[in-house]
Amino acid sequence: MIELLQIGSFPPEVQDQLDAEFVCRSLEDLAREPAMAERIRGIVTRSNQQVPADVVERLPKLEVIATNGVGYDLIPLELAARRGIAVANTPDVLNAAVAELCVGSLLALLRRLPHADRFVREGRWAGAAFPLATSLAGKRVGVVGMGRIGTEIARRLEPFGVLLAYHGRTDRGLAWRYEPDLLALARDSDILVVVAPGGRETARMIDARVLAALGPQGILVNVARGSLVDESALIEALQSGQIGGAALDVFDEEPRIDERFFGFENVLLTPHIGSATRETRAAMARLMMDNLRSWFRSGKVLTPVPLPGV
Ligand code: 8YV
Repeated sequence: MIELLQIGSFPPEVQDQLDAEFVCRSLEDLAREPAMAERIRGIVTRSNQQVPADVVERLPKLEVIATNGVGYDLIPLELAARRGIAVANTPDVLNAAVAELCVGSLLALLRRLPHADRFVREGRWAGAAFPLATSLAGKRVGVVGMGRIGTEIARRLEPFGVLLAYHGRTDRGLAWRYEPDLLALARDSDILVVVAPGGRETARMIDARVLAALGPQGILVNVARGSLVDESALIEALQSGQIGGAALDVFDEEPRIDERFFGFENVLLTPHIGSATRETRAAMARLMMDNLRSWFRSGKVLTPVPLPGV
């Protein structure tokens, strides 16, 4: 059976599929028996796992890297391109789930749903009315990264009666207003949704200036990667009231995030669950397996990641 290097753990039902068709070796196995490097033809991983370049360099027979996720910011793409190694992700099958979490988190933050739930459970309703919260209708929403997931988010937000605009590398000729200047988008938005891919190009693009432009009533939503936001600038902006609140599903250091976030009443924290539904994860696993099967059968993956210079 074909030997794969597995980086990261998978749920049992996915691991069973992998083990039924491949021999999965861990980094520890590789360290214990370096000679196996000669036999490894593929890497299977998850989008929140680093694929170390030095490991790829030690695998002379490596042909393909298949990740369970749409993100590929932790995969050494330049090296893969140089070595002619195919890289495959799982796009599209998770768009709806991530968009649902984005809209759900935004509504939970604006209507303070976790607080309202606690208010009722703690029996405080008998003694007082829950304070008024904030409507989504009529708000100006700026989407940073109008790709597949950004588009699904915008489509789901539109029926809420919001005004949509977006920023990204290119004007995609969509019905929503394109804003080439990120600062201008932040200035003209009540809610800024971050949904661009991680990586060098987008690192810390949401910095102190962008947060200041968003302003004291402004809300930041991040369902992309922690790396897109300057986290210390964000914490400062929350501490000083320079922005109005945030709904965060991704962070710099996951899962041990900066504990200063725990003290903010105007912040909704979720543990990187954008794609975490049974249906979506099953679809992601299916596509990951199909990418591996297709590669070893035909030398082509179904959903290739565009490699630099290729
Ligand atoms: C992860 C994600 O894959 O797809 C992505 O890029 O971030 C998530 O769907 C998941 O959290 C880890 O496997």
